[in-house]
Amino acid sequence: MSTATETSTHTHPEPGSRNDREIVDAKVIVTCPGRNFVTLKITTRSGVYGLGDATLNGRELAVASYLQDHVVPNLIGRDAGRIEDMWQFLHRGAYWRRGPVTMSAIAAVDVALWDILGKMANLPVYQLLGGRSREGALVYGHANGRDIAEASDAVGKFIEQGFLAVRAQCGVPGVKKAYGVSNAKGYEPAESELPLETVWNTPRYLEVVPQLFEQLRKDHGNHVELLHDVHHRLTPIEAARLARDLEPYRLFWLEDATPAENQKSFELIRKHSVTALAVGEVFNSIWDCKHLIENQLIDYIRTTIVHGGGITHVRRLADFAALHSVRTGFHGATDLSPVTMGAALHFDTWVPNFGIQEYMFHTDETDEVFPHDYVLRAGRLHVGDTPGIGVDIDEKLAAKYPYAPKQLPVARLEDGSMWDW
Ligand code: CS2
Ligand code: MG
Repeated sequence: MSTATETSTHTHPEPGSRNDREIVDAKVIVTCPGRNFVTLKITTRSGVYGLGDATLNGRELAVASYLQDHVVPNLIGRDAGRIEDMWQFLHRGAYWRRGPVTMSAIAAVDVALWDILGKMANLPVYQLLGGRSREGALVYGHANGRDIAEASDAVGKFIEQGFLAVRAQCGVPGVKKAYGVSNAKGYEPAESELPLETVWNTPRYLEVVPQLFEQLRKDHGNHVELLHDVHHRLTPIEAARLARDLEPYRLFWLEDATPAENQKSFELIRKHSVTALAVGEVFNSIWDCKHLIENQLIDYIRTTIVHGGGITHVRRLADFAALHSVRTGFHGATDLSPVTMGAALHFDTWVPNFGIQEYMFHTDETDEVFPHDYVLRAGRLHVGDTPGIGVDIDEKLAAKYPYAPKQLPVARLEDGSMWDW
């Protein structure tokens, strides 16, 4: 073993020394094994590499370019072990802060560095965060149907598979393509190269949703946890009415009941209802939900690792939420790659104020491109003990699935006015 006085660590790196951790390569990988994913792979001088997800559904190449053109040149030569400093450098240093593109790019770097640190320390990331708080992370699956009966059958199938919590969506009479309903095997909203135009009808929706949950409680009893996603379709007063109408069916949560850019609008919903509220899959920073959290206007915060600036920032957000009795309920749709799911599960395994984790099955092709060690058992996801985040990428296979442009749909009212999708 050399000592600092005998040799310079720059010319004779020791294991774990700064030189060993020097970033020598950073590569942006875009692949479409069933849907598009952007992955950052950072490699250190020692050969240890880490992965980070940078997928922003429908706007993937914007983040790929942000990383490739503006971030990667800054990474080479830096110490992969300075995770906090790197975060501050990318956030403050860009001058232009926040926003989904910037924060997804920062998240990719951040998660890749946590992955590297875990591999170098020979520890799973949940251990680096402070260790296990629970054995497994409660998850909810996605059930949907063209009508109430079909949605109820779908909920039944999830219960048979061992799910303890299920999100339920159903078709709205008179609405051709309601949010969350699909006749394909897995619900996948980004279907076409240019946005699909859908038509929205709020009165019909407000009529059918309480009927759906009344039927679900009749068919499946009181013990399964039920969730519902409004997907930003209602005004604050309409959201308050729906939350009140759903009270008898004791939802685990009502999600994105109204757009939350105007955080104060949640005060109105709270005033009228005790239905638990979740929000924040489109948030990118603690500032987007500060008012909601410190005024206890929500019960669950959905902002997850990839769109919220990585483990480093979401940890700050979760700690802030804990002070105000708000729990985590991370976004986990299929447009978040297994790399995000792996990182989120390490977080879920540690975070004291954990609530629930959304979980949709990825396609077999996606699972093959991103081999991972997390497993679903009896309604909970369990992380493995692989050092790092426990997710890898098969680059040769990834190269077989070139990028395919796809955008999310848009919604309009019947008179043609643009609405929130
Ligand atoms: C949804 C998502 O999972 C959810 O709660 O809101 O499916 C969302 O529509 C997509 O992630 C958008 O990319
Ligand atoms: Mg949602």
